[in-house]
Amino acid sequence: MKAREPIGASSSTQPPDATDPYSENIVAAATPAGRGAVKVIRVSGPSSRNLVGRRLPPSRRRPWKPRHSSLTDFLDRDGNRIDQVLVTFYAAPASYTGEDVVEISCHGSPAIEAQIVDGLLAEGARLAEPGEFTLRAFLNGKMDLAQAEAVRDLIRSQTAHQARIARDQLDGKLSRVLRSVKERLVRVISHMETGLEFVEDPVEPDSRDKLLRDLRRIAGRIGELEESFRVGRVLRDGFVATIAGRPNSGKSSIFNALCRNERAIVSSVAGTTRDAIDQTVDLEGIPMQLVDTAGIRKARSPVERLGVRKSLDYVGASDLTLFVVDRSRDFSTEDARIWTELKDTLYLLVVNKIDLEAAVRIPSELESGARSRSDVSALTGQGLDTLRGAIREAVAPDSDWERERVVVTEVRHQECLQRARQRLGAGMDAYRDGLSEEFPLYHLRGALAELGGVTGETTVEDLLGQIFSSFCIGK
Ligand SMILES: Nc1nc2c(ncn2[C@@H]2O[C@H](COP(=O)(O)OP(=O)(O)O)[C@@H](O)[C@H]2O)c(=O)[nH]1
Ligand SMILES: [Mg+2]
Repeated sequence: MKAREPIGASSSTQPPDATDPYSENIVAAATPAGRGAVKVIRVSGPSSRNLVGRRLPPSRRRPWKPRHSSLTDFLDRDGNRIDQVLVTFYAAPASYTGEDVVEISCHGSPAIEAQIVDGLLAEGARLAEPGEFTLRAFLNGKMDLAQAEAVRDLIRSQTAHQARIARDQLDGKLSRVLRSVKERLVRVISHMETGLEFVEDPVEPDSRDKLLRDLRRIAGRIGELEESFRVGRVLRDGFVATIAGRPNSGKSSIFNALCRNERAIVSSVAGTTRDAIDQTVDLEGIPMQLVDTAGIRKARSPVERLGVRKSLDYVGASDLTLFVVDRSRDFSTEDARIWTELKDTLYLLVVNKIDLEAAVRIPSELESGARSRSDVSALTGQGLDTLRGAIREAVAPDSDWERERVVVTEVRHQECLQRARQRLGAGMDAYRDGLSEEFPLYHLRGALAELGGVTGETTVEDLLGQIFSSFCIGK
């Protein structure tokens, strides 16, 4: 019997019992559905080895050398070969889940995969829930919660940049920063607790000041992490940018140029692009969903009216608007009307057709209300790189975030941090008011627990369920 203690079991000497969910052996395909060169089926749990072994030819059943792949047949119930497979065994705790894991690589047919999985189910495994392998890794202490969430983000990442942020979090970058913040807080707490224990020897006034200073610094650090979420959210999930402007200003041409293809209909007949179309592009590592709208103007046909309505809806729902103004024509009441729809949102002024003679005079309030102004020609491509940079700058202002600092990308983390900072504030207030140490301590311990929530030191079952159900099966 190997030394392994599943989390949740009260003692390592007890045999696995049926009520302990982690004594169950789980199975799932780790590779996506459909045909491919190979498929990988993963089994994890205390009897994964025996379970798989029962479907191998007797001569191959043992010994199981860890991390050693062996080529063998995988048999059906009657001993007939389903496929020739490669079986790799990972002994607990040195496996992804921390349990005994067997990985079976078979030929990439959905039919073969189904037969192998069915065979393992017949031998007593059960189908894994989404994220259950990673859940077990977390429960067995192989990774903390922030790292487990990073596994999911890494799988979902669409750009190399997103992958790197997830990878950093998986490596424990966020966890390490939080650990140092928590350590500082623990020092303050234990110092205060000392004052509590020796009432006749209360914390000295100058050390009170020092403790308050320390707390302020800790709160400041948490505030910085919280702040990084503004950018982190965009880096992880991307953003929506809508192109708005009057008909013929060149919206579709700019859309095409930014998408670097010819998906939108470019036409010199005003009002051709009646609906909104969108495409997601990689903007310096950030996924940008770019929306090309119908021209916003008094629509003449019902179909066009629908398109115009949609444009305004899109503007309202996007993170950023590119307001395109045609340089070769006079600034019109139509332009002004669009601006009234935009002026309270984050918008960039894009003056298009700079290859043509200038005719437009742009009202100063329109320019000063814009985040930036870019002069471009969708036709020649001039100024488009500057526009790309301006968009990037508008949604993710400080490029330092990704280089050296840690970025918070998860709403759940952001919320924990926010609550931690509030509790810290309440603790500082109580301490400053000269209340007995118990009062500030109550809040400071609360703050510590909130910080612990990010990495999962104080997790409750339903929170775990929520997080891991958003994984894919087989991870
Ligand atoms: N000279 C010049 N023409 C442009 C430029 N951008 C767009 N156009 C032309 O302006 C017309 C309207 O363009 P389009 O992209 O369909 O405008 P939309 O109605 O705003 O989508 C087309 O004939 C384009 O070729 C530009 O930068 N310079
Ligand atoms: Mg158009």
